[in-house]
Amino acid sequence: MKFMKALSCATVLAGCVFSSASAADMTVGFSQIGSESGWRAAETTVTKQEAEKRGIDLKFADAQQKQENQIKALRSFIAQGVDAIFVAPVVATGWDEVLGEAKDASIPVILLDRTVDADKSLYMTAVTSDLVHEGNVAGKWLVDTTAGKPCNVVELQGTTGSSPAIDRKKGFEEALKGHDNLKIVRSQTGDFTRTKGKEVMESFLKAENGGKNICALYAHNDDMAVGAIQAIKEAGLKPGKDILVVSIDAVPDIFKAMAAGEANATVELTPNMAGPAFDALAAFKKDGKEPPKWIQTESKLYTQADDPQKVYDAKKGLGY
Ligand code: GYE
Repeated sequence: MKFMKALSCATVLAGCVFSSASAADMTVGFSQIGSESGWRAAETTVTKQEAEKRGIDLKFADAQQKQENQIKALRSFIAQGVDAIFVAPVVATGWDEVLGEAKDASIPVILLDRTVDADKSLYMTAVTSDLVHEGNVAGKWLVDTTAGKPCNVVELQGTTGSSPAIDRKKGFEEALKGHDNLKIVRSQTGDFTRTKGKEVMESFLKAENGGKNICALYAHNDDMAVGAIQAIKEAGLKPGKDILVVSIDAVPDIFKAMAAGEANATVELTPNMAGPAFDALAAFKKDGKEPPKWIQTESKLYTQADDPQKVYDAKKGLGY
């Protein structure tokens, strides 16, 4: 509980001696969305590793994709008097009340990999990629690759109402502006999962002349793309050739598909959002230093030209 004293000092601002104890006396509650994708599972693994490295007691709650379970978990963490809360918010809205309760309890909240539509004073910082930029990078890759040739695009969106689904769509559409050869003819949520991604792609293929009208797939994450690749193959078409495949996350399995020529490009999202979050928390605990409201992680484009087998082998051990 030493951290709480330090926190109250920070709130009082002047004349406080901040806790000199290490992070080892810190307890952090982590409300995780679930394990809908390979990337999410890796984020959970890495978060636990990062807590272990710092001797932090991590209380983990899996919400099974339900916001009400996340809100319950946050209330339980507040009741337990944890030193801080991490949350990956499944959707962007509906957080004001519970974040207000955490603020009233002087418990700092850090958002991981997704953002919320709430007053920024209700959380300490958000550790996320630039989700709009990711969609933009994917769109620009498709613009360059099609080089003016007519191309009907189908889109597998992430979880409805989540900040990545909203922002990745926005960024992709911005990139396509002014390139009338590219048309998004179908767009539907695949909820970031392989199963749903396959199912929705099957419906797109059926609706678009068995897939012959489709030139490219943009999936908001690799797991939906991997599911869709299966559907494209089962429809007798060659993914990566008959239908270009571009997605986001850069999980190992998309590199396996790339190495087989079945996927074309992905935008990397690090699963290590917790490292920067724990560092920001430690700096605040030590001397009350508030982090910026956004700690941005890198986004890097990978294509088949980047030795996908080598990238697959390198990524395999990193929590996936
Ligand atoms: O791309 C996906 C996961 O919130 C940005 O959530 C994250 C997304 C990620 O389901 O694989």
